[in-house]
Amino acid sequence: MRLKIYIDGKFLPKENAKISVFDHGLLYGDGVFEGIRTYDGLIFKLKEHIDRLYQSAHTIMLAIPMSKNEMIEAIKKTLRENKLKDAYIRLIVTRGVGDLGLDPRKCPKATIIIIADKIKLYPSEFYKKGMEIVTIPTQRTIHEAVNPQIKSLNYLNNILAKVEAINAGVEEAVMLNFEGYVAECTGDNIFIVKKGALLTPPIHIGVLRGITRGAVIDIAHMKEIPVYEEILTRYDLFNADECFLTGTAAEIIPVVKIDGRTIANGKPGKMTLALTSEFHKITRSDGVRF
Ligand code: PXG
Repeated sequence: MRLKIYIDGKFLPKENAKISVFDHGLLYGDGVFEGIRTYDGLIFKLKEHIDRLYQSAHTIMLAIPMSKNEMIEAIKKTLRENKLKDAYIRLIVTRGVGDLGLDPRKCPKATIIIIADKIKLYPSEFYKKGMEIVTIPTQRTIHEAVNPQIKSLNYLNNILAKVEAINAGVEEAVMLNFEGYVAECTGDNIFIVKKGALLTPPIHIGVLRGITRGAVIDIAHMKEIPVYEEILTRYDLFNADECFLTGTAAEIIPVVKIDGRTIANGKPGKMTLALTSEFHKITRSDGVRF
């Protein structure tokens, strides 16, 4: 079936879904986005994603010309138009069409794009056997630059990190912050397990407050697993009992090797697998119907 893309209230076939070369989303990466998943007809954590989108937009002083409820309706309509039940939704709001200059005041109206497509996942091998990752030289941006909470269209820093991972022969990279503490991966948060507790870097170290990260922390609380948001170094990663990444696209993915060091016995850990099976249950029972 041909995909229909939502652009500013209209549905366009994929081939005709185009925006202006004067859109500041293209010219400057001036805009914000969200990646959302649906599972068997349920949109997972929709409110959280919408709230984060509007907070990203508010921070860069981009007025979204649509209420949150109207945005939710537009997303549901896009899913129905495309007859998708298990989908990946990419929600994009750009500064809109302006001129060849940075000045956002030259862009009178934001562009709203909603793409709902099938999801492209990591190879299933990674989920079964775990993946290998590396730390790389590109640092996570500091709060005073592009704050890591802003899911902006300017992902070049993360793309550099991804390129460095690919150059090292792996699929994902861990970025450290400016002090050398573990931050997060290019599109995923990172967790380790140590002595029965779950550890993940605190938000203030400079990581996106991932929605999957939050869901995993909620599951751990439910299962009475202690969770600590703690500063971690590469040493902590190397000597973890388990390690995994979380993100909307990846869900929960086990990590078994970091910078050449095998994590524990080199197999996905028990707690990782237990959290994953609970996560799968929640994604298929908790959500907004469309
Ligand atoms: N860190 C960063 C830097 C991210 O971009 C996450 C962590 C995980 O957050 P969530 O809220 O998804 O648990 C992200 C999320 C994509 C894509 O298509 C990227 C993300 C999410 C979905 C799709 O590249 N980034």
